[in-house]
Amino acid sequence: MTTICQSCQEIAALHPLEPLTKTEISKVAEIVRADIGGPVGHVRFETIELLEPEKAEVRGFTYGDTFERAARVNVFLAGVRGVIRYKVSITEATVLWKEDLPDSRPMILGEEFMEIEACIKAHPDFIEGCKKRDIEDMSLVCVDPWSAGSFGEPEEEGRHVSHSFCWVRSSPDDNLYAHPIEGLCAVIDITEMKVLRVDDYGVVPVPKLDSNYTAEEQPKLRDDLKPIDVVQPEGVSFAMTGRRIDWHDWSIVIGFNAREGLTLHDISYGGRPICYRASIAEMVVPYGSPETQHSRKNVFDIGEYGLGKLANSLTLGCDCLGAIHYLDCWIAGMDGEPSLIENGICIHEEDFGIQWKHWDFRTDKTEVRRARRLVISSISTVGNYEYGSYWYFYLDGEIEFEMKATGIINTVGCVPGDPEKTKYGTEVSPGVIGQNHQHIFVARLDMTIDGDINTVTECETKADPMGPDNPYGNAFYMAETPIETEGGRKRDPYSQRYWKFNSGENTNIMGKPTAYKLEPLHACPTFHDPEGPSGKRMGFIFNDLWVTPYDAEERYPSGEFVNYSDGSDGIGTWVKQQRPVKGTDLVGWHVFGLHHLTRLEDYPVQPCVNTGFKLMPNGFFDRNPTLDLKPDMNKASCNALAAE
Ligand SMILES: [Cu+2]
Repeated sequence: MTTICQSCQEIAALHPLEPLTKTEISKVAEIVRADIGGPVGHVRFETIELLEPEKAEVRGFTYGDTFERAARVNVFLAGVRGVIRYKVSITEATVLWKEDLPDSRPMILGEEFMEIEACIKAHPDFIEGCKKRDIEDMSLVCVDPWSAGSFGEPEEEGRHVSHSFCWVRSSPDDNLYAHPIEGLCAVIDITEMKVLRVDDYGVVPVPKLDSNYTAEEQPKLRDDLKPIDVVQPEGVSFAMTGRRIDWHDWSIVIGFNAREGLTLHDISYGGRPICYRASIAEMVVPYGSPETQHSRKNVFDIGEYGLGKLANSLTLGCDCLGAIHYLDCWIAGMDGEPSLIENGICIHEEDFGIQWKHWDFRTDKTEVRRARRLVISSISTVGNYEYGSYWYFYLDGEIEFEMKATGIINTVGCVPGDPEKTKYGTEVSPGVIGQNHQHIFVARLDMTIDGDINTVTECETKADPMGPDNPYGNAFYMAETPIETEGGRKRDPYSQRYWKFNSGENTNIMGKPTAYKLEPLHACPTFHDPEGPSGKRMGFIFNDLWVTPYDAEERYPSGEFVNYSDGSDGIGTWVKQQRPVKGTDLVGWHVFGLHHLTRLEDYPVQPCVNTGFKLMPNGFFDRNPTLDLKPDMNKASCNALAAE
């Protein structure tokens, strides 16, 4: 099987919600550069992305129509703090709107990572700190830039700051994270690319034991696993029209941007709308150690770095197995030039066990159907960690999102066995700690169950008191309450609480609103204080579901600009307006995540751990929608060990 590099033959967008093309990104950069002027390299691009058209325009669109294209752009100027936001018409080659935000800070860009590292490694105080730890060869030292949060340090006020953590390799290909250089933290002003100070909290011996995960470094590789091939002899069951995929009864437009990565649009089943736009709009990783510089660790990997910017080019037969269709992704580099992530999005089908089965024991007749799912995925590497985003669509109308977290845990050094240090983490190897932390994600779900007008209801199971109406104490029932006003709700596992997105326009065979339900199975209680400097900036994590009325400018739950934010922008502020959400075009924000108390098995590279959520049809269909599946018998299946 061969893959086709679609970038070689760039095609104009066929649907108004498709991401910007290579040519469009170049054009946008040109318009903004011309507007600002100045020497080459003066304008630096944080992001260039599609300015999504109004919903009405998308609804009125049919394939073959021409449409306006426009972009949102965030730029900053070399040596100048602040961000300038733009909206640009690509069709008209004009600036539609711009806003100067001197107090906002851009994301930390990939192009800046190595510059920050080089700047810190050249600083005499940092070199001195390394010497104190018996590190002489600075070429083996690695420095990861971490967003600094907002901690009111006078020296950092008003700047664009990164702090840092460092490690040292024992040889050029060694796993650096096995050797944390503990207690040494440089704080850098990114705008000036100048080290502000080097904090040295005291020498902890650098752990010497190598812990490598590459195949070459393993003493022996096992050979007892026979190949598994996924074969679709008649080809795949999906078809692409530009970036729209049609599979089974599903139709989905696949988007992508530098910040959120994968986005899905106009999701429908059998022509019935379910979700206008779905994405993972933010994520934050709060750490739990109060010690030294570790107390600042609270990174927003989407808002401060961008999962799209850090997306991988995926490899056939390794990242993706079977009959794979890839989509290329274009994003803007810091210089505004289009940058290609070849094979950034993977699409394939998977067998998923049985869909349903019944044996009528009286007639001895059995009916069984196979399930399968469509998988749309991408993987991003944020420093030491990998995040795999997997959207699944099932034959019976279910939608599932799964985040797979893998890669290398953030490691910290300690004197082996130090009880003070190991209180806030697990010593995963002598002198190496994986600190307690969480990975909290927010799915922005612009639901459109059979139309834009929806209502969210909270569904709880309650028990009747034992008494004349419940003589045996067995009675329980579901109570459903509409959410009238925007705000946040928490899960309650003891009442089996879940939420339902109900249509305002359509009813099912029983006369009830057609609906999808969201169960908060991976909601993740947090342990940060909401009044702490990190807690204030991630206010969204203190509820498991937020409901707001649709507003195209309310995109990210911690605000547009998260780096160095103080928490005043975002969902906690929006909901103070107390806008009504019952029977309106609304957005659900589901907060879920991983509570990560690191294990020895997470080291030196972590097997995938998973979190996510499901959206299940709940009265959306009048009955099981998969009765029309054929009772096929898979002809490639065989009896294992038949010859023995
Ligand atoms: Cu983790």
